Amino acid sequence: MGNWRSEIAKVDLTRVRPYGDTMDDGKVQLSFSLPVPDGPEAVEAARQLAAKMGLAEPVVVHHEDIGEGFTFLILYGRCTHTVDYAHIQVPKVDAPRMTFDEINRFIRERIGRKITVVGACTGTDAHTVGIDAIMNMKGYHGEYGLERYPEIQAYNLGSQVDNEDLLRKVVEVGADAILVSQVVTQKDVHIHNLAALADLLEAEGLRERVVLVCGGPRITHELALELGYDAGFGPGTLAPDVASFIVQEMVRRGLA
Ligand code: B12
Repeated sequence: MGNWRSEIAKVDLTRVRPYGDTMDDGKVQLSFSLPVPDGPEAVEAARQLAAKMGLAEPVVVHHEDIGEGFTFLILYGRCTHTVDYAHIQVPKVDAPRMTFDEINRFIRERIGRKITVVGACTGTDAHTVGIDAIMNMKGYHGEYGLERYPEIQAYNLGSQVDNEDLLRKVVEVGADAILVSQVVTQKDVHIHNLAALADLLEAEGLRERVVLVCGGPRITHELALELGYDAGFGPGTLAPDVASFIVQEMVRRGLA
C-alpha cells in the first residue's frame, strides 16, 4: 500500500488519470457486449475496439456467451490521457441539506404555512421507484419521503402521467413545487418531455410561481438548468436533499 498520504500529496491535479495498482498507472476496467459469437474472434474484436478507444495494452480478462450470437467482455487497459481536475467547475444545487426536523421547522418559521408538492413520472415512462423513493411515506434508504413531512402536502401521481394532467393537478391544488421523474432516456425522450413541461408552464404563466425540479438516473443539475428547471437530482438522491432545496428556493424567490 505504501504511505497513501504522501502519494496523494504528489498528485498533479492539473493532470489526473486513473490508477489501479500504483499511482498514475492509468489502469482502467471496461466492459461491453458485442453482437458476435463468443470465441477468439470476439476477443480480438474487443481488444481492437479498446485500442481504438485510446486504451494502451488492452487485455481481455473475461468473456462469456450471453445468448445466441452475443458476447459479454471485460477488459483491462491503460488510459494515456489526463484531465485538468483543478479547473473543473460543475453546477451544483446550492442549498445546504437540512434534516427532516429542520425542514419542517424551516417551513413553520420561514414560510408560515404548509407547502404543496406534486410529483409524477411523466410521458410514457413507467419507472415509479425513483419518484416513490422521494415521495413515499415509508421512505427510502433510512429517510422518510415527503408524504411523511407534517408541513408538506404531497401528491404523487405515479407513472405515465401526461404533462397536461400534471399541470391540471398543479393548478387544482395550488402546488408550490413540481417534481418530475424521468428514467428512460432512449432517443432523448427525457429531454423532449422535460422541455415540453417547462414550455407548458411558461405558456400558462405558471413557471415563475412554482419551484420546478426534475430527477432520474441520467439527470444532472447542469442539464436541468439548461432545460429551464430550477434544479436536477441524480442517483442517490434522498427526500431531504429535495425538500431542503424546495423550501430554501421558495424563500429565496419570495414564494413563501
Ligand atoms: C425496475 C426497472 C423496471 C421496472 C419498473 C417498475 C417500476 N414500477 O418502476 C419495469 C420492469 C416496469 C421496467 C420497464 C422498462 N424498462 Co426498466 N429498469 C428497471 C431497473 C432495473 C431499476 C430502476 C429502479 O427502480 N431504480 C431504483 C431507483 C431508486 O433509482 P432511480 O430511478 O435512479 O431514482 C433515484 C434517482 O435517480 C433520483 N430520482 C429519480 N426520479 C426522481 C425525481 C425527482 C423529482 C428527484 C428529485 C429525484 C429523482 O432519486 C431516486 C432515489 O435516489 C433499471 C436498471 C437499473 N438497474 O437501474 C431499468 C431501466 C431503467 N429500464 C430500462 C428500460 C429500457 C425499460 C423498458 C423500455 C424495457 C422494455 N424494452 O420494455 C421498459 C420501459 C417501460 C416504460 N414504459 O417506461 C433501461 C433504461 C435505459 C435508458 N437509459 O433509457 C434501464 C436502465 C435498464 C437497462 N440497462 O437497459 N423497468
